[in-house]
Order: sequence, then C-alpha cells, then structure tokens
Amino acid sequence: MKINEREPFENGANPKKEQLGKFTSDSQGELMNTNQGLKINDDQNSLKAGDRGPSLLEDFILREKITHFDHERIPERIVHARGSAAHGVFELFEPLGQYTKAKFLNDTTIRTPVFARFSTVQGSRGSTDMARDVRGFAVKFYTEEGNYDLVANNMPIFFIQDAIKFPDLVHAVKPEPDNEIPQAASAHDTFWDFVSLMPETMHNVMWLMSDRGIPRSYRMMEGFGIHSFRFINDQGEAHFVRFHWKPLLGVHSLVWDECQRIAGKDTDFHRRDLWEAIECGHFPEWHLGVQIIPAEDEHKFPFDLLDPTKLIPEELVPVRIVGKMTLNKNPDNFFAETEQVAFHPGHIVPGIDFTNDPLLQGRLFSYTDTQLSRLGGPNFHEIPINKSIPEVFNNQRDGMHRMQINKGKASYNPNTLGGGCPFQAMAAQGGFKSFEERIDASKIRRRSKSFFDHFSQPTLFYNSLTQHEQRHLQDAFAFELGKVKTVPIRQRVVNMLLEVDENLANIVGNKLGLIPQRLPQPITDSIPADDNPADYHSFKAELPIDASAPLSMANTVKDTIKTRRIAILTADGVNDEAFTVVKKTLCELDAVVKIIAPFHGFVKTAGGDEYPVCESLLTAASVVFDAVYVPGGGSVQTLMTRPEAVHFIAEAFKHCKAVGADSEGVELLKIALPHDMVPSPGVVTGNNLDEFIEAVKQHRFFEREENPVVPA
Ligand code: HDE
Repeated sequence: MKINEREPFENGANPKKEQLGKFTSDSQGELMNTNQGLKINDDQNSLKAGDRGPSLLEDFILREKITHFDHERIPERIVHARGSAAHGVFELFEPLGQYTKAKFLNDTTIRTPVFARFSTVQGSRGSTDMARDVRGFAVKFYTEEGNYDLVANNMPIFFIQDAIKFPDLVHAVKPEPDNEIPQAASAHDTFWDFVSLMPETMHNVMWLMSDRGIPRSYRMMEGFGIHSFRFINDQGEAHFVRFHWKPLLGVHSLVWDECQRIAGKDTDFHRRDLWEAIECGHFPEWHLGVQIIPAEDEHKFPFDLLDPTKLIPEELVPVRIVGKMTLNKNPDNFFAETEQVAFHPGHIVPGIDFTNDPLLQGRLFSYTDTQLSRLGGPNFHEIPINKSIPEVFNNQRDGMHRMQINKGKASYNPNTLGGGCPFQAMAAQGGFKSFEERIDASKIRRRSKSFFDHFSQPTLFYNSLTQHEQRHLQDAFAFELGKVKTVPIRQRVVNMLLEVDENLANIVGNKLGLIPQRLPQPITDSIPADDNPADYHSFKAELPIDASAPLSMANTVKDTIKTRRIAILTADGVNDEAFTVVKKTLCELDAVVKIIAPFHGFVKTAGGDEYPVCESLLTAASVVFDAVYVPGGGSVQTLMTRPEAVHFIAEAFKHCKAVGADSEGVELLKIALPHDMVPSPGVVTGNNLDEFIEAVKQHRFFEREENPVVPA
C-alpha cells in the first residue's frame, strides 16, 4: 500500500506509528505477571526459609526479576552516546524527478514518517548536554522503498579526510585513557595534541570553537550531510548532492559562560527543551535543502567535492529548499526507541548513491559493525524502531534474538524448492542498482593532492563571522588551549592559527602568553613512514569569495519569540494589569512564560488573584531563560530585598539577554545594572512591551560584551 493512501497522520494512519503500535505495551488496568505469563501475587517479598531466614534458590520470581535487571544495560555508542530523539514527518514541496528517482522525493502527496536523533559526540550517555561539541543530527526516513538514513552533523565539514584516522581522532578527543578525564569536553591535551599535528582538522575546529559548538537548542541548529552524495534519476543520470537542514526558528547559540552554568543548573537542558517543545505542541521544524552539482562540474571548484573538510559556499551553489521535517511526537520509551535506533549512512534507497569520499566510504563499513556489539547481533533491523515499512524477505537466517519466523525449506538463492522466492527485484520494480562509475586506477594507499588545502576554508569561515562571533571564537580557543597543560601543544596550535588569520593567532597567542611563530617548513599532516614531507606541502587555494553570509549566525531569521523561555520575575503584591497583560501577550505569541517568585506555591496579586508559581528563586536560574521581565507593583520592593532576584537580572544582562520592566519594575533593574544601562539596547523599560518583544526576537545583545560591567 502506498503511504499517501493512509494519510493524513493526524488521523492515526502513520504507517510507522501503526507498526510500532504492535509492539507497544501499556499496563494500565492489567495484572502483573512474569515473563512467562504467570500472574504474580507478591512483588514485595522474596521466598525465604522463615520470615527472618535466608532466601531460597527456588524463588524463580526473584531470580527472573533480578536477572533481567542485571542485564538491563547495553554498551553505549562509541561516539554520539548522549542523545535525544523524536518522531515526525517529512513533506516534500516539489518533485525532484529531474535529479533523483527516490519516491519520497518525487511525490508531494507522500508523507514520510521520520525518527530524528540529536546528540553530542564526546561525552558518555549520562553526560551534560552543555558540552562544546559537534552535535549529531541523524534522521531515519521510513520510506515505502525502505529506510533512508541521513546521518548528519550540525557542522558542514568534518575533522578528518580519511576514515582510517577516525579511531585516532576519537581516541584523542575522548576522556584521557589513564584517568577518564575530562567528560564531555575537548579542552584537554590529547585532543589538541592531535589537532596541532593534523592541519586538516582546522576547519572543523574553527566551527567547533565558534558559537555553533554551543547551540541554544537542538531545534535551532542546522544539519549537514557533509559528504557529497549522488542523486540518480530514472535515466541513470547522476548529480552530486549535499544535504542541508535549516531550522525554521533560526540558528541560535548560548554563550560559553552560560553553558558552564546550565551544566550545573539543568544538565539535560537540550533534552528537556526538545521534549517540552513537542509536549506543548510547539513542533520543531526544519526545511530540507539540497545543493545540486551537475556531474560535469565535479572539477569546477577550487576544492575537491570528495573532501569532507570542505563546504560548498551557498554563493557558489545555492541551497534549494525541497521539503520540511516536523517533529511531532516524543518517543514512548527512551531505551526502546532513542537508544536502540541504529542509523547508517549506507541505508539508502534507489535514487540516492554514494561518492568516493574516503570518509564516507569508511563510514559505510563502521555503522553496521558497531551495532553488532552495541545491539548484540545481526538482527537489530528487527527491533521495532529500526524496522522498515516494507516487510523484509531474504535468505538471511538465525542469529541472536531472531524474531522473524521464516517458513519453508529454501533459505538460499537460486532455489526451486521455494519456488525461487524471494525473487530479485528488477530496477523497474524498485530493485536497487549501484551507480556505475568507471574507475581506472592503481590500487594505492595515498591521498589526492587536491585534498592538501587545509586553510582556505577556515579563513573563509573566520572572515564570514561578525565581530562578536570572532570574539567568541578567539575566547573559545583561549579557553580550550588554556586547559591544555603541555605548553608546546598550545604553541603549535597558535602557530597553526597563523595560517588561518594572523590577527586571530595574535589575539589567541596573547591570551595564552605565547607569540605565534611562522614555521620555516609548511605545515604537514601526519605522513606515511616512507614518504618525503616535502610532498605534503599544504597550499591555500584561492576562493572566489572572501566571505559567505550563511556561515554567520548573525544573518539568521530573528522574527519570532515562539518557544522562547521568558521569566516573569515577581512576588506577592504584583500589579494585576501589569502582570496579566505581559503574561497574556507573551503567551499569545507562543513564548514559554514562567512565573518565578521567591517561594513556591502561589503569587497573590494586589487585587487578590492567585497564580501558581512555576519555580522559586531557589530552583530557578536566569541561564535557562532567554529573557526576563519584571512587572510593577508592591512585588518589586520585595524582589529588591532578594539578592537572588538581583542576581537573576544581572546574570541575564551579562549573558546579553533581553531584560524588560515596566515603569515600576525598573527599580529592580536599577539596583542590578549600571545606571547608564537602564535603558540600553535590549534593556527595555517603561510601558514598551512591543519593544521588549522585538528585543527577545533579537536573541542576544552581544555589544554588551564590549564593555563587560556586570560581574554576575
Ligand atoms: Fe559517525 N559514527 N562516524 N559521523 N555518526 C557513529 O554509529 C563513524 C561521521 C554521526 O544518533 C557510530 O551507531 C566513522 C561524520 C552521527 O545514533 C559509528 C566516521 C558524520 C552519529 C560512527 C564517522 C557522522 C554517528 C557510533 C568517519 C556527519 C549518531 C554509534 C569515517 C556526517 C547516530 C553508531 C545516532 C555515530 C562511525 C564520521 C555522524 C561508530 C567511522 C562525518 C550523527 O559507527
């Protein structure tokens, strides 16, 4: 059955939801039983020889329960262990038949179910969401032609060019092996040691040190498939394609000091943010974009399309928006879905194919391989969250945890005993045929010289950033390298920065007490034992543009306060009108408004109405909000005597957030902030709610950082 025959999803006809439903269990109103179906009478006491005697081995109920518990854990992912996921739907805007025959990219009436998982890379499963790190952005499309996985990151390039370096990269960035320190952080010697010897890492390192490494929300991140893939159309013609996800809420980040504080206040900040947005019906949305490059243009660029450390500037190849993903349902069970989902860039459908990007080629091996140990055998495709919509028929058999009961004698092909079934599918029937690419080459362990440009794009990225973005990046380098204990490692990185931008190298060097040194020898990557370093000279390609607007987050959309967390800081005696108008206005714009007061319970307005307090000053913190507003009334005097309330305002100001107050609430601002800052950009006073709303839309007022005045 075609998926679109069962739409819309809202009426419960989502084929993936139906499939998962068969495996979903709800114990409401049921009696408890053992795994063998035996009803349990006593789940409180083990079987003992006398009520003070030893437990008996005979107690199969105790044994079953404890044994299952003992084996509840599975190995966490070797990378991307910490993640959060949600179900959703992908809708296509325009048929892409000219480029690809993939059905879900051709029929605009098809609604494709998806499951998206976002993750950090370095930390373990229980680590903080607040790490400076790359974020994973993996989407499984349950298409009618099988599962298609777009296993992406929130940065458009990767650290290394060849899969053989991946274990080295991961060993370097993971906690150090002797003491398992630090958790969820790249700010340590082994990572920067590796970076300092591998110039190809520099482009991704620049992105990591930029604000992209500390997103405000998973819902406000871009996603990038990184590698060039191939689109194949009905005629067998190929185009190169790069995939992009663009969040409708815009791309926004936190500030580093804030991240470090949130890590203590709410270490699940991103997980909670995604969960709550979906629970509230504020469904996160992303446009899917593609950069399509005709096959004949493969060598037209001053970089190699197969090099995963290079992006294709949108000025050279525009991103064409072709569809939209909406995440509209949280998982029912974290382990069954988010933990057991198995992504793989090799899960493709007819119409999409690979290129020879050496990083992608290695990934094609790794993902199935890792699931074998993580999910305990070769049948992980049968786990409900991983099952494709089409039923699976092939001659693979047995193995750990096999669910499917295959009938018949023939589990081989060709056969006559099974009537030749299952049959191979012709291309016309949707059978996958690999793209035929002519390869005429020697078998050789070498990297193409077209991959030796390691600095032109880091420079392009740096030049594309605004002043405050550059400042954040400089500070991030100084912070991370400041945590590195081995001074020569710091020095090597600072030297390397000279190749990106002299000013950048000097600023970072200055913060570390180091003078960048230009080496007589050009920087080289780690080189094979027998090779001559002279053959590894990196070069800096001339790019046709000096800066690329989409690389700066300052150019993102800033037209909504939807889902922005706004604290209304108040206490008993608040003016009724001031309080209710601000609350109502912000809620109508879909902001997430929380009443913060000195104590839990209720806030009593001057007129005697009572409103439930969301959090007290003891549990709340400005860092988990995007903005704060103080309505007037007797409440303001109370807040002025509370240091936590003063700190709340000062800290929000320090992190460059919108701070608002009416003509009475402003008194609190005056004791929290320097006088000449009340009002100032983003500090909105008087009866200017519209102006406050405009300020929240702006996200942050980074100009405040130029003269830091609040020591909050
Ligand atoms: Fe992955 N990567 N990766 N990776 N990757 C994994 O697979 C690997 C790379 C990405 O939410 C692992 O199931 C190699 C690039 C995401 O479950 C593993 C190489 C990009 C996720 C693996 C790369 C990614 C993974 C660990 C270099 C962006 C999380 C657990 C050759 C385009 C998926 C697992 C999820 C996970 C291998 C590089 C994205 C070990 C060998 C480049 C989003 O198989």
